[in-house]
Amino acid sequence: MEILDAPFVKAFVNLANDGYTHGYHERNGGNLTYWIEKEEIEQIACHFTPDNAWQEIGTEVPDLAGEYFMVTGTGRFFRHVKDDTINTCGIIEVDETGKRYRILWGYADGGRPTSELPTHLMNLEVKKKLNGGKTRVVYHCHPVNLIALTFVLPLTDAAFTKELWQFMTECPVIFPDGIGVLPWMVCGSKEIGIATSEKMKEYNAVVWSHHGIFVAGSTFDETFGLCHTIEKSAEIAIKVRSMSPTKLHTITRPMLRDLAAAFGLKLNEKFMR
Ligand code: 2HA
Ligand code: ZN
Repeated sequence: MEILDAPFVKAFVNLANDGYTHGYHERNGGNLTYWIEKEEIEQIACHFTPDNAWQEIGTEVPDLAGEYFMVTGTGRFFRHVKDDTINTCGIIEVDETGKRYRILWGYADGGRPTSELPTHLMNLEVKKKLNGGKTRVVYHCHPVNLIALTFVLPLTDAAFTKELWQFMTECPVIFPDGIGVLPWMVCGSKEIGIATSEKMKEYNAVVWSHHGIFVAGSTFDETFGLCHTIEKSAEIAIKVRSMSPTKLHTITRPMLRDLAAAFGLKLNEKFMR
C-alpha cells in the first residue's frame, strides 16, 4: 500500500486540515502524533528507509520502545499538511531503550519531528500505563478563545473545568473528568512534557496557559472533537463575559447532576463542590 493511501495517514491529514481550517494553527503552530498499530506498519513498511541515524528524543519513554509514530515536522505549517504530507510529516521508530528515534519516512526536505516530541511521547506513555494502549492520538494547537481565557481565569483545573462545563450542556458529557491547566512554562522542554503527562494521568485535555492545549484520545475524531468542544465552550464564555460581567442564567450544579444521571456519567466530584 502507498503510504499516502493508508487509512491512518488519510485520517491524520484530515485532522491537520480540520485544525487549520478552524484557525487553530497560525504559521507553524501546533503538532500532531499518531501511535501506529503494528498491522498498519506491516502494510507500508516496504516504503521505509531504515538506515537513517538514531537521534536523541530528549526524554526517555521505555514503555514505547520499538513502537512507530506518525508526527508532524518542526517548523512545518499545518496549512501545507494536506498537499505536501511527505515534507510536513514523517514516520519514526523509537529504539529499544526508548531514548532515541530514527526517521523511516517523510520530512523529505531535511526536516525532523516536532519540537514537542518529548511531550507527545510522554503523554502516550502515561496513557499506555493507564489504559494499555487505547490512547493513540496526541494533538496540540493554539485555539484563540481558550488562550484568551488563560488571561482572565485563575490558572487551576477547577476554574477552567467549571467555566467550560457551565457554558455548554455537552461539555460535561464530552469531558466528565474535567481538564487540567498548567501555568506558563517554556515550551518544547522535558519539564513541560513531564508536567503535561502528570496532568494526563487524570485528564484527556491539558491547557498550556497563554499558549494552547494538548488533547489525547483513542481516535482522530475523538481527539479533535474534544479540542473543538473545549474551544467552542471557551468562545461562548468569552462572548458572555464580553456582553456582561454577570449572568442571568447558568447551568447549575443540580442541572449537572441531572445530566449525569440521564447520561450515566461519572462527573469528577472535585469540580462539583
Ligand atoms: O510551533 O506549537 O508549541 C509548534 C508549537 C510549539
Ligand atoms: Zn504550541
